Amino acid sequence: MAEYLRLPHSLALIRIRNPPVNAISPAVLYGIKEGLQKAVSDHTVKAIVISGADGKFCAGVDIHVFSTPWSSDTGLGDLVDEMQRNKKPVVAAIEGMALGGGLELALGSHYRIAHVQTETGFPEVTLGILPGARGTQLLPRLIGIPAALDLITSGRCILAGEAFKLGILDKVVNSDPLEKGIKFARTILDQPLECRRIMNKTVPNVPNMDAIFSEVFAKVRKQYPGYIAPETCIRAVQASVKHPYEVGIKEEKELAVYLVESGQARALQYAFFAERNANKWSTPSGVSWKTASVRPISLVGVLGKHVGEFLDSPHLHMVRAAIYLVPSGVKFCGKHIAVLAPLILIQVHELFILCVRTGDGNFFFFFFVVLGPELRTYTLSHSTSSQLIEMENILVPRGWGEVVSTFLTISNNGTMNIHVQVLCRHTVFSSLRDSIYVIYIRNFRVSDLAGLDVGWKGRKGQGLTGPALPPGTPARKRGNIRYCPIPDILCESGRFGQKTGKGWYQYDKPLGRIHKPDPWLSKFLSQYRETYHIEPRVISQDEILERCLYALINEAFRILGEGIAASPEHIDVIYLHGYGWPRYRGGPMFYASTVGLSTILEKLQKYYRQNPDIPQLEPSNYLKKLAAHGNPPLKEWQRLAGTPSSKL
Ligand code: 3H9
Repeated sequence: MAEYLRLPHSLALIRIRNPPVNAISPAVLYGIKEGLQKAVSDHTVKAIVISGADGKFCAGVDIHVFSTPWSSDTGLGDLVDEMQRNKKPVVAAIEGMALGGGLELALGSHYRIAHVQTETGFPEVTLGILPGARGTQLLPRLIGIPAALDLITSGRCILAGEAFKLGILDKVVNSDPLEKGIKFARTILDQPLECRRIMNKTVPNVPNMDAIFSEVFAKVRKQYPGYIAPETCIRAVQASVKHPYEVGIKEEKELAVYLVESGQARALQYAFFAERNANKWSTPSGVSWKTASVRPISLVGVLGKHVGEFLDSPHLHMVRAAIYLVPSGVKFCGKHIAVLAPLILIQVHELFILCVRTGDGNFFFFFFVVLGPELRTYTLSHSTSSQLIEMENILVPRGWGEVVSTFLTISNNGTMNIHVQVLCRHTVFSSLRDSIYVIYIRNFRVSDLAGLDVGWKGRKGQGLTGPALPPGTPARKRGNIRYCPIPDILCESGRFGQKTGKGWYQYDKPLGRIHKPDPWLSKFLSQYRETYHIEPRVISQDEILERCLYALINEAFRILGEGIAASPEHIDVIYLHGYGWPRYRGGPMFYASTVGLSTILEKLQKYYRQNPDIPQLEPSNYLKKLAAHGNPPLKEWQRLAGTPSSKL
């Protein structure tokens, strides 16, 4: 796990070896410690070089350990201090990456030499934790508070050049850093080390230190609403200013334990592995990224209501670039074109649909969304072939379209009444702004953007409304099922959404983008209640969340049970990337596992008893099967409930 090698010229080498990314497991930590002790006790060794095998220094602590008892004290911090205090110089020869605990190991070394392509950083915040092995105490001492706060709270990784400029690295090289590190180590054998121990430095003073912290607190609250890790990271960095090193590291540890044990850390780490799991997707017939092939494109068409205007817009160059990619022997599974997901974001500016026909006659529909200066591509649905398409870094099968459309239907259908009420109760909406519920509210904006008449036309086609509706059909029933006619009534009043300047919201002008709540809708709803003798009642936030979310979760279980989605992780990744589900809640399936399957089942049973005409509230068989096992861990679901015959 960490090899110890005696080198010529009074040197020793400790090489971390833990494929694929040399993450620090208990065995790796033990190996490094042992190597260090050997080097210290060998009086012929005058300097130590530490590196990683296979061109990767270290990607940090093995994330798996945060769900084990080792998580509360990995011992890495003590090792980092031991390295700093070591009487023999330690040189870190860095290649590939030095992330998280990997960077902490490097900071524990007295010198850092890295290859120019190396990435460094503290991505812990993205996993809901903090650099708790001295990172929050050492980095500010080395590069100052503003730069350290930026790196630690954003989790962004930087290339060696930038790290050198910031003062994290001592040298950046173009050739083998190990060779250079060894060469360098020979030149510093007898150099004094006191000034190389970061722990002995004081944090560089800057005027307005308090103002800097206040500003960063305000910034992260705005940028990452609901997340606890960014603020906690700031508190840990603050400790480096307030206290001497020995006290600061204690505070860092307390804050680290608080985060490691939080539900948010579990959710964010789950999301990390779920995304990688989704990448490995393959169908039972053996189709996977490895077997997917390029298809010739025979036709490209652009559909959309405002394509003309769109093509005149400043985004034209991006559109051309996107369209150009299609016919020119495009790699259909390439990242440039085939990104899937009906994005539901608030800041959508423009939208159009691109239709592509492949040589074998299949059609694919792509949804282009312009967000400020960015163009993103999503598919709304695609053909019935089992061709795979890539979504950002997730592979999704044909069934994905069904997953999406089912979820959209669910959120627009069975729980429509409750959504509309929430939409009108802006106080409730704002108090729920940071919660999962926000994804429902986004549906209203997206419906306005896409055009309410699109769904209206569809419902007319299905005979749910319009002239084909048999006379005498009750307004709020279709057969035995509750029907919400509000979207139809909106369309009958000419409210088609953004294009007409009115829909669920009112806009500054037809085709305008500035939306605000429309008092008309509140007035209309009170008339609607009067017409249909609906007794107004206060619906608690719990009921709103439970009815909406549990109906969605129920549907996700149905999809799993029917073999439409490959795994719970796939559903969660779709929600994280496609619907803006808060990452710190992991996704609907992960959320269900934290609430408890039997709780969800009981609540659904209760709401279904109260609303037997809303089929989305009827618990799915798959959920029932799993709930019968208590609350099994998500990883166990498919084994316990049996793998359904795949429809992928
Ligand atoms: C930490 O260090 C805490 C400390 O401050 C101390 C606290 C007390 N652990 O992404 P890829 C696996 S927290 C375990 O597909 P890439 C990954 O699951 C840690 N496994 O490749 C995958 O496995 P599989 C801070 C890890 O080339 C394989 O490696 N560090 C870890 O696109 C390949 O990964 C981070 O947050 C890990 N730390 O990207 C870094 N890292 O093949 C997280 C990766 O079975 N890692 N794996 O699916 C990354 O950002 C990217 O994985 C990396 C490589 C850039 C390294």
